[in-house]
Amino acid sequence: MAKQGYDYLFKILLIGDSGVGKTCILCRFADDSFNSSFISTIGIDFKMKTIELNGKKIKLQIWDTAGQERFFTITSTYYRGAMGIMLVYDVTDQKSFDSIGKWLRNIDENANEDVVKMIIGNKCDMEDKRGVETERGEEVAKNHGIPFLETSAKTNVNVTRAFHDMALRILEKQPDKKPEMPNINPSKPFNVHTPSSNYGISYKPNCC
Ligand SMILES: Nc1nc2c(ncn2[C@@H]2O[C@H](COP(=O)(O)OP(=O)(O)OP(=O)(O)O)[C@@H](O)[C@H]2O)c(=O)[nH]1
Ligand SMILES: [Mg+2]
Repeated sequence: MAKQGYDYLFKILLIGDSGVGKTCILCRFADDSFNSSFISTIGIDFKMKTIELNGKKIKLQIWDTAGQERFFTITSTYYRGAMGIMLVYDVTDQKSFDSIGKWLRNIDENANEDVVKMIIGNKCDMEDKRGVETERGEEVAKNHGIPFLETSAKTNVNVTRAFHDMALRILEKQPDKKPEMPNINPSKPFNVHTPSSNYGISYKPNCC
């Protein structure tokens, strides 16, 4: 093992409209906690978590950006250093889903060309308030060739899977490492839309 206690350091960025649950997703993943009160992020924040994948210790440095427009000048400067970007929308909030195009343009304009992207439909525990069907999320993601997942930070659905899948995709891009994709949790099934590529993979949430 490397001296610093991990084999890789991966930088991941969370983006998306204000209120979609980026901070809660990160808190669920890093601290296994959930806060039901909304404290909007000011600028940018980060948390670290080390995971083990394919026998490798991977330290994830996860940057949580403010979704509010007024912080975009600050948050946009973090895109360039990101190896992976999770674009989050809220399945109960059509407007946040409609913003996907805008966020993808932000990625194109500010991030590295080979950044690993993922689209996340959060709050899938709120089935009664759902405004965006799973199929619509899947379709948008498929059209852009980006993996898609529905999550719930509240009930802890697919949160770990999202970060592990992201880390595995980044790991796959490392020069001397070619892990088999995907093998996060073989007991859980997944659907592959495009047989020729790993992209277009869609994990169905367990609860929704
Ligand atoms: N029911 C439910 N509520 C959630 C979930 N995730 C977040 N929330 C709630 O949604 C609100 C906003 O969550 P945040 O994580 O602060 O949203 P954010 O995307 O970080 O917002 P900004 O920091 O302003 O960009 C809070 O009241 C959370 O409790 C979820 O999975 N399910
Ligand atoms: Mg936040």
